[in-house]
Amino acid sequence: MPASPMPPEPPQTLDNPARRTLLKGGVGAVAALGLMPLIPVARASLDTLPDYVAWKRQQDLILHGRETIETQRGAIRSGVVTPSRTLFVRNNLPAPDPSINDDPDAWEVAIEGVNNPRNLTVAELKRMNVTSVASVLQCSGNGRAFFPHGASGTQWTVGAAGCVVWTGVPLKHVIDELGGPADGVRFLTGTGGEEIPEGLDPKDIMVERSVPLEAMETALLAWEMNDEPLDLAHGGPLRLVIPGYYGVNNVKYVKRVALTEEETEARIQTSGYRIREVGVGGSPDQPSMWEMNVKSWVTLPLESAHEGRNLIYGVAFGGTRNVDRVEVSLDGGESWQDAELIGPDLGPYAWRPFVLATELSPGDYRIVSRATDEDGNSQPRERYENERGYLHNGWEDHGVTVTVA
Ligand SMILES: Nc1nc2c(c(=O)[nH]1)N[C@H]1C(S)=C(S)[C@@H](COP(=O)(O)O)O[C@H]1N2
Ligand SMILES: [Mo]
Repeated sequence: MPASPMPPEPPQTLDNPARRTLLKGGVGAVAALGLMPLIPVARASLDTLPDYVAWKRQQDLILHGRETIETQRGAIRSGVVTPSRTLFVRNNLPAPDPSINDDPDAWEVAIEGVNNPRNLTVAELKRMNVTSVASVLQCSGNGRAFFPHGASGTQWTVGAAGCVVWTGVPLKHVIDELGGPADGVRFLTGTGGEEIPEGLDPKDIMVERSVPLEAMETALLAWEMNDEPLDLAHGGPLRLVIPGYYGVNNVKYVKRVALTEEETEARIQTSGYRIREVGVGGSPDQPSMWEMNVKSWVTLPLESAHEGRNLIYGVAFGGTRNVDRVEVSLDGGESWQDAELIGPDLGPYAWRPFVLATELSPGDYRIVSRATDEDGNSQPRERYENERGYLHNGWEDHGVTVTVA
């Protein structure tokens, strides 16, 4: 159980599911929201999976809302790759109509900011080249529930993350085929294929993200996830994947990929996903949620354990860097033991399951884990307090309290 109490219901913001209920309620309601003080709206409770994710395994999931579904901590166990049916879902806007996946090969993406810009269909991309990469997909707000100030947004604990295998064409290959980057470009910008309701300023709600140009070296245009055609829920027919970068940069149903001189002016970039002190508004001069930091958490046991030998499981990753070491403490960080990394090493962007075998006698244990990446960066003890509850990798909050009877 988390040590900190759950904060109260957050105020309405762009990435709060309740606001999207309003989106469906009509343009008037949304337009009004933009101008007026934020009005509290009751959040519809959800007890079954919405249709678009009805194929998922409900017992592995926590339903925060229609567009925000978290993986249960215990569902990961010692998992190398997160099964698609167990993977979290996070939509800033309702997903496009499922019919976009009737003929996925016909989906078109505009490639801009290259010397020979053009539209390419998924069928054409599939003939260019193919590779696979394992990468952790993690929402910037994973761990937000542990912030005592009540950071607004979905109250994720540890389950807005999974490790998945993406298959698609290296973006670098596509760019080279189209004559290479145009002069002066500095960012890689991806645009989501959602419909923007009429009457709204697209900039206010569109999912369009920019990352530094260097990300183009490792990015993928992916049409498969975990060896299956990419489902609508995870961005099918085509997704821009930026390995090692926070979830939001991995644009689903991508319809445009542009090398640009400037970052996009979409609100999700200019004021959204920016790190700032509690109480401060978002602005473009603050750090953007790009590369992920080193992080780990225990996945088993969660509440109770047996007397005698136990295996403590968890997962650890280093964003764009390999994990070098994971330590586990059974006494809330007083003393540490090295855990063993298990399973195949799927590369720097993947997570590594870890295990520690230990004897436990009756009592209460505060079990925490601390990962260190190959550059020597270790998880800090504390969270870094910030308005929206982003990039939490503090080991203390992420521990579990386990009773051995
Ligand atoms: N087009 C589009 N891409 C998107 C989003 C979105 O709402 N629309 N949400 C982003 C966010 S905030 C996250 S955390 C991840 C979640 O990916 P998943 O739903 O496949 O788990 O997708 C990102 N890509
Ligand atoms: Mo996210």
